[in-house]
Parts: sequence; structure tokens; C-alpha cells
Amino acid sequence: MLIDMDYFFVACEELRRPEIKDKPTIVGFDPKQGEGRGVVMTCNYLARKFGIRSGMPISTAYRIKPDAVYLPIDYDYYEKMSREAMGVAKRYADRFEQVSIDEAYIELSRKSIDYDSAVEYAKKIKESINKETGLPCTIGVSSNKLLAKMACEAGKPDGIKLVKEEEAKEFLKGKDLDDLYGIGRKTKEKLEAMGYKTVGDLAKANTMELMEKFGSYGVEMQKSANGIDESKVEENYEVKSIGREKTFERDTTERTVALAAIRELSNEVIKEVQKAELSFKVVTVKMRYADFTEHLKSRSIRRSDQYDDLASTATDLYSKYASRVKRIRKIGVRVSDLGKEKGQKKINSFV
Ligand code: TTP
Ligand code: MG
Repeated sequence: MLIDMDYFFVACEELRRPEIKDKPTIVGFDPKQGEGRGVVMTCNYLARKFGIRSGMPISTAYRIKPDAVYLPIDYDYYEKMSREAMGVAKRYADRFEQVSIDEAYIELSRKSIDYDSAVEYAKKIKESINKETGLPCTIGVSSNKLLAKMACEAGKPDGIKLVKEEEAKEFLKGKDLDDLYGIGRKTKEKLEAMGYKTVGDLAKANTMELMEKFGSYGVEMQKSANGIDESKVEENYEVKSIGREKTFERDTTERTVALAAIRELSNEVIKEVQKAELSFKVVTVKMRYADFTEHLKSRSIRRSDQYDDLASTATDLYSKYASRVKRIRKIGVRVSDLGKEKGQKKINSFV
């Protein structure tokens, strides 16, 4: 599935300014009575009816519709809303790849076995996002990323669109060349000069000729035109580290209390590491004392995702570096240098 939020920046603005909901609205640079430079970032569908589009000079939009609502860009707010919406979508995914502020691929490998249940699932995701964030979105459902993306475009706005693998050629064939993901204006012009007008023409084109003109990109394009795409949903690793902290009810100098906390925190951190199917190479222990001074100590180890490796390293760091005299207020355990590779299994390290 490809999920893409509808008229995203403006939809976010509508949430906090309900009064603009039925007005043509544009988020972008200041139009300054038509003298402004810069572009339209996005606009709602009401504004699109007048021909206003993302990327258009803001002065052009102003010429078309001076009485539209013009709002400045507030990235921090859109990013916050994006995190919320993506957080909901992610819960439903077996694999999740966010590709822009308002767009993500969701792979359902185990959870759905046929198109009907995939569509039911898409409905659930769409409803949850709408209920939890108030934002509308469109979901394209298909057998690969390319088709899901094209389906989503076709389903906009506020839709769910299924394209079955066996319907792909029919679905694609009448489309403009530059509607095909990966083909821009220049390539389109070259293809037109070769006599190809639609995606269907490209699908049936002479492959040798495409190769001569475009090299391996030509072959890729033709695959796309036939609805073939083998690329995988790549999980994002935006998490840079995973950590937990604990503040003691009473500041303590007791080693046993501190070590118990380290074990507890290590356990929580490992659970999260394993849930995300990650491994780590660096362990950091943080000690904050009653006088508010702070000690951070890190050590690199062999890549691992195991509790024992984390807890023993953290314990060691504490034992070596913690102050014997100052009372500790807070302790933290953190892992970083995260990766997807599994830690070396113990047994292999003997081979
Ligand atoms: P899009 O998903 O392309 O557009 P959209 O969400 O506004 O509209 P829809 O999906 O319903 O067609 O882009 C997402 C957001 O990214 C958009 O709200 C504004 C921003 N954006 C840019 O910052 N630069 C751009 O060039 C484009 C096209 C969008
Ligand atoms: Mg969008």
C-alpha cells in the first residue's frame, strides 16, 4: 500500500482553523498582493478547481484567485502532524517505509492474504488516521510499490483504490508518460519524439531501441510501463539510539540499588531493540548526581541484540566510573550505532 495524505499542509491548517474549511486555501510564500516571489507549497481541492497547483509561482495563484486564503508555511506543525499520522499507519504495517512528510509504503506480508482483506485493512488504516488525527488520506493497494503509488494517485482524494496485478496493464495503458513514476518532462519529450505517446505504447515499445537511447534506464522504464517493480519496502532507521532513564525516589549511593536499576533499564531497552529488529554496537550509561553534575560513559562492543551484552557492559561502566561518594539521582542506559544486522551469535564467535 502507498498512503499519501490529502492536500497535506492545508489539511493541517484546517484542523486548527476550521473557518477556512470551505474556502480555497493556499499554503506558500507571501503573495504580497501579487508581487510576492516564491511558490505555492500546496492548496486544497477547492483551490485546485481554479487551476492552482503545488509549485506554481505564488504570484500566478494570486492572479487566478486573489480572494483565496493565503497562509504561511509552518513546517514544525506539519512535521508534528506527520509524526502522528505516520505513527498510526506504522502500527498496521509489517514493514514500513516513509518516503516524504506525508507519504509512506506499508507492506502487509502476513496480515493479509488476498486483495479483499487488503482493502478492508486499508479502510481500517484510513479510519484510524482520520479518527486519531482528523486528517484525510488516500491509500493505493496493489502487489508492488509502483502500482500502489499509481493506484493512490488515481484514488485521490479521500479514497481507497485497488489495482490487482492482473489489471495493471489495463490500468496503466492510457496514462500519460509522465504520470508513470520515474518519468519526468524531459524523458517524456524524448519518448514522444520516438513516437510513443502513452504508457501503453512504452509497454509495447522496441526494447533494443529503448536501450540504445536510454541504456538500462530504458529497460527499467519499460518494466514500469508493464507494472513490474521488484523494489522492496525498506524500513527506515530514523531512530539513532534507544534509551531509558530512571529517577530514584531518594538520591542514593547504594551500589545494589543502582545495579538493579541498570538491569531493569537494560531489560526495557533490549525489548525495544528486539521489537524493532535492530542491533547495537555502543552502550552508554548516564549518571546524574544530586548536585546535578552528570557523567556519561560509553563503550563499543561487538554488535549485539542480547540482554547479557547490554547489562554486563552497562554494569561495568557503572562500576568503573560512578562516583563512590556522590549520591545518584538518576541513571540512564542507552544503546546507539544501531543497525539491521543481527548480532553475531555466540556460537559463531568460537568458529
Ligand atoms: P503531496 O502529497 O504531493 O501533495 P498534497 O498532500 O498537498 O496533495 P495530494 O497528496 O492530495 O495531491 O505533497 C505533500 C506536501 O508536501 C504538500 O502538502 C506540500 C509539500 N510539498 C512541498 O513542500 N513541495 C512540493 O514540491 C510539493 C509537491 C509538495
Ligand atoms: Mg499528499
